[in-house]
Amino acid sequence: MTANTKAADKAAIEDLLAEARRRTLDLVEPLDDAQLNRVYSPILSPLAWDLGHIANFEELWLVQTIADRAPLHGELGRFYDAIENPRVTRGELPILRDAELRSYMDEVRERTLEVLAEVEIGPEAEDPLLRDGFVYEMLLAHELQHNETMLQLLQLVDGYEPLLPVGTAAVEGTGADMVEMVGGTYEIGAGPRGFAYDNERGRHTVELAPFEIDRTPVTNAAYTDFMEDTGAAAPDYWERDGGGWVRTAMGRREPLAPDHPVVHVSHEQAEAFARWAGKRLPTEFEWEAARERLDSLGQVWEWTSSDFVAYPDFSAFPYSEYSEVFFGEQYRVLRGGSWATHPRVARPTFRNWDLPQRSQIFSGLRCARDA
Ligand code: AVJ
Ligand code: FE
Repeated sequence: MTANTKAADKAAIEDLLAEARRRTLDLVEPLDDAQLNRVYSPILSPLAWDLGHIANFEELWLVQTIADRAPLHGELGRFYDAIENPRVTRGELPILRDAELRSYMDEVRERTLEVLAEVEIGPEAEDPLLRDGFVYEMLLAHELQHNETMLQLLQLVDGYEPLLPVGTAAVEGTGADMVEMVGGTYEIGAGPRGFAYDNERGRHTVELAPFEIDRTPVTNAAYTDFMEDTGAAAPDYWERDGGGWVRTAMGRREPLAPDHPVVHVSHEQAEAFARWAGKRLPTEFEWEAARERLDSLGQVWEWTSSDFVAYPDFSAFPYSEYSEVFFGEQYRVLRGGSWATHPRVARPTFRNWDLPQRSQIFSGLRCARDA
């Protein structure tokens, strides 16, 4: 099954759900229950919360909503509501833990498959949740996105021995340092067909002035130059080691790879870097317009200068707590995807967002300038 297989028929859906679950369980396989329950950071959930939330989201949409069945644990879902329970509170909640948590995940999946056998999911399905398997695509995306959040937390776990490949690769670039983009009209956002989140719709045109954008993401070497020149703070997981730097994620001490993209920088750091380089961050529209001409995509999320706001004709679907409640000036958009992002999530139109001071995500940048 490839990453881009559409969840269009039931056997494919079952396989894709199983594949995502395997990825989730592989991530936590090296850990014991104490590590799953431990609060490592006020801005990241304990892993047990992510696991329960993944299963509870599945129960809510694939069992309760589409089949009108009662939840397995009554009001438990309250504690897995991401809006009601800020990350800093999640370690204290009466969530499921240990063996109970694992059986909940399994029992929900059993019910999901029972319901799947009963529902109509083709293009003719009346319920927009079921039409073309939308709600199943949403479930897959949700679990895979939480895998990335879990990998953010796993950076803090000393001695973690991943079963899956982790980390960035060297930046590869071809040709000139910057790509020249002509001014004009560009199509932005997801079209009406295929899975996308509500915030990627509707597809619309934007006018862009001519601009240039870096062909490759900013590297550790370039970021080190910037730090030495300006005294700017180091990205997360960098530690001084004699004259140089080491990376300390997962409790390791590895020499910093100069030709890898810089990762774990905040929007504030990214903006300061761009200014120092005599450039600026691209807007998210510039990023999307230039995407097919950019090298080394998929290593780091790339900060843009854009606020996370609604596109014209936005309408919340299927729930306003995915996107709508976050719209506004407080969040910045990131584009692309990181080494921790499953390819199913990293659509060209996918919009990620976070607060400008945050750097726990796998965030880097590339710069742009007016042509
Ligand atoms: C798109 C990464 C900002 O983690 O808040 C997961 C993804 N939404 N469950 C987030 C998400 C609901 C979301 N981000
Ligand atoms: Fe979630």
